[in-house]
Amino acid sequence: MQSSPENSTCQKAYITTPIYYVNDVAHIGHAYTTVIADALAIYSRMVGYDTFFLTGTDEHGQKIEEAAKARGKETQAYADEISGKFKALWDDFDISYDKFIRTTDTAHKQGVQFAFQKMFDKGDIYKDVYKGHYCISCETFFPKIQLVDDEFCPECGKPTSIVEEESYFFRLSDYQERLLQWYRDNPECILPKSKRNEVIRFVESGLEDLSVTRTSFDWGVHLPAEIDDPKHVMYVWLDALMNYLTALGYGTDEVRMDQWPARVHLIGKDILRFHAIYWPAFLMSLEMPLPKHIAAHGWWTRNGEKMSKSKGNVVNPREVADAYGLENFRYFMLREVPFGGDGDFSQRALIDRINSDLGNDLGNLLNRLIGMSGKYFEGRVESDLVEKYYPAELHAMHDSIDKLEPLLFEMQIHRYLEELWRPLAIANKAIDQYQPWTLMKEGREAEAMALNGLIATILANVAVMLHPIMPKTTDTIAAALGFGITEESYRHLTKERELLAPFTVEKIPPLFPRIEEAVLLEKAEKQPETAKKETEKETKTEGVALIGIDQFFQTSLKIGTVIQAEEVPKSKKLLLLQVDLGDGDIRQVVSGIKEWYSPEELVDTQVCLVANLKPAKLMGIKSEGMVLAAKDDEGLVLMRPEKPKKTGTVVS
Ligand code: ME8
Repeated sequence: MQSSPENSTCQKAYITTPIYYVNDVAHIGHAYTTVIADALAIYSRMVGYDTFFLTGTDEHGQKIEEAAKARGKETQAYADEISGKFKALWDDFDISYDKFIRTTDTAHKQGVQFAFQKMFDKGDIYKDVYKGHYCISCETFFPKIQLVDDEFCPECGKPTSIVEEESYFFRLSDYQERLLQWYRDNPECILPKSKRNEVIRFVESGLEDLSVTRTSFDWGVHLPAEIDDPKHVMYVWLDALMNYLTALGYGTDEVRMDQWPARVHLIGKDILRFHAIYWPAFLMSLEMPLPKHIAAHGWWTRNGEKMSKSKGNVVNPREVADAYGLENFRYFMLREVPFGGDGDFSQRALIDRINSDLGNDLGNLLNRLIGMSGKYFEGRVESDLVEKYYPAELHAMHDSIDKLEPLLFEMQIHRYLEELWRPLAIANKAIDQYQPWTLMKEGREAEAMALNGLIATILANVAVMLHPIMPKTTDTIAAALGFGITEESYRHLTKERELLAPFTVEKIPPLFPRIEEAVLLEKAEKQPETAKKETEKETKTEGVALIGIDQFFQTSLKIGTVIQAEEVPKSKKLLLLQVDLGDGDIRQVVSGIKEWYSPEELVDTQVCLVANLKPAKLMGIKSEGMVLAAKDDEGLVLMRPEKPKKTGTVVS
């Protein structure tokens, strides 16, 4: 493949994710950042940028030390284990990182010490005494004024402790004006732009010098030998932020320093302050150029609720990818949420995206092409007359494709995908409007063939531009259309607006089979028999299975209001209930409570419903839930809230 001089540009694209703490395993938030970064990296490579994609793990600090201790493990062994899990996940997800850095790597530690020494020699780091409120969980000191009830961390709500210790300080206050100048001169340095204003306001309110060493624990990078102060270890954020430089060989072999400055640091909104204030100040002190963009995304919730381990509702990316397909999941995450905003994960929303956007709009278009060309032209597709018969559609498609590129690095990824779906709408509409079956009936074969060519060319352009988000799926589409996705085909199709060369379309099975209902719970139930027996042995006490809180929270329990009740004909035991769960969700429930309750006394009362049971049929009637009840020798009573609760309230 040849690259033209203008496109092989020496444009650099150094793309980073945060390095993830090894105190926990990966969740959807980690997957989200990593997938965005991966999409940017794949795109950058496809368009010919010299690309370097970095991810890794953040392994120092008191939090990690304590997490290891809580599990009875040696800290390094524990860090190895969790870091390994992150790496394995990204490998299984085919994340195309160029380097996976660990802050416990020797080269990283050397690079951090080199930087510390440089800032110290310059007079930007000095020794003093620090007294303040420290939050271990956030690894941050907070001024008293910021604490909640004088005690609790304003970020995570956990209690802080008063720490008084000798510390080295970084002269952050000296950089206030230069930082403000940088934000003003570079309107896109922080994305989305609204976040930049927040940072400006914060910095304008005044910056204090930053404590950058600790003596209260040992699990961290020690100060450079020259400074000779062995009881100090570096503040984890100084250590962690430096990874973006040390990964390129800063302070050691400098092997990829040509990649600096970063094109984009992708992060979550909670760590913006560290990246948008401390990091550029450190870089200024080190006399290094500043990154082009710091892009902060929002947070994911699950079914409208904050995710937390105690609620057991943390979305496990591996489970979702296994259940719904990795690339469908990638598409969903990037399409569902405007970058910077918070997003909600629900299986319903994911299923809708798969069935509608992917199945109906994209997959079905390919099926239509396979069908049309198969029926009328033995699978042949020729595009030479597209311009003659369908110029408006062709140009409209290219106009949409032309709008895409800037959206990506401006982090408007959901808009990128929205815009990319326009050509699909154009193609689907063209088939409905020009009706190949009518054209053929009227003997207008050339027009029917050109319509095939139009559809194939649109699909080819969409496949290329969707490639960064769904690499394998789009490779399959491209192969069916007789080409491969490369820098060259990207250029020919999208830049030079070439049409596809004649080809015979390959018949492939539907790419996005329709999904009818949530599949995650079913998956969890399906365990191999032997594993199941083992688990049962371990988890039973006095005949009752012990389950983890995570398993318990897989059951969705809700307060419902019975709006209708009637007897099931010919049944002695069953009643048929209509239970309102709020927001228009009305469930038909067949329940074996007729011996104890009459339909009349149930209407307008509340019940507790298991809301995520697979629908089942009882006496031929579909039942979409189960009411909770307790039964002993004296009979059965329904479990209801002590006082009326809002319909749909979650029971936990
Ligand atoms: O902060 N939705 O690591 P981390 C979306 N080691 N994103 C989420 C999220 C959610 N519910 N929960 C967390 C660290 N995140 C540091 C980074 S970089 C030099 C050091 C995001 O493992 C969070 O915003 O706690 C952050 O970007 C990332 O997960 C890593 O969090």
